[in-house]
Amino acid sequence: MRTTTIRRTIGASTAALAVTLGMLTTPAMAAPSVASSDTRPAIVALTKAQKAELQRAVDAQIKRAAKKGTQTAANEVTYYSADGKVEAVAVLPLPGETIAPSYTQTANGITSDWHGCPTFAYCFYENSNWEGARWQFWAAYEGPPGYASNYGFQDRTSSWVVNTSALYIVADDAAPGGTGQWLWLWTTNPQSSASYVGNTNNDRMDRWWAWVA
Ligand SMILES: [Ca+2]
Repeated sequence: MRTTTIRRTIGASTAALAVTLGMLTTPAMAAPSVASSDTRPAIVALTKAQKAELQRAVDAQIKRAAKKGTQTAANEVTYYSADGKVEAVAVLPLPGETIAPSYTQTANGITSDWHGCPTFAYCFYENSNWEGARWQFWAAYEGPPGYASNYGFQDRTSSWVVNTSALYIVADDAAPGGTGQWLWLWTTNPQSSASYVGNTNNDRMDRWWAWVA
């Protein structure tokens, strides 16, 4: 019976400790999650399992990106520049959907978009035909390029949209083998799009420049 006594003693101590810790660490009221505050009908209509699936996709996007992302909607992760401006937004498709919804935030009152890519933005898409996750950018990268790994989409781009008349984009791939060499993939005109980057270029883009036309 000695063993039982010890177990009982340990059990009692653990329970007491848990209560103490609970009193110390449990906040009076938990803040609602970003996802549960997203009241768009398409989000509210998701099943519990679909909501969990979507949150896993958001968490994976945040984990993949080298830069710190902030979940700003049930299916969006925003990346802010040092001065607090929106630098990029990853918009994920909802479970059961192939195309990611429109961006929740509209800039300057403009609501129109092109394949979900907001006016004045340019976008890279996970899949061909502008399907799958969409990574939205607004800024020029004329000196240092943008790196897809910072935003969690290295070697994923399959289609794109440049929904601005102001920017040209050049896409590059890091040569395999860590040689430090870069391979040109494609150059886009302003206000243009591609439903597929082609078999040779698919899932290869690592960095890009965007310069003012
Ligand atoms: Ca892809």
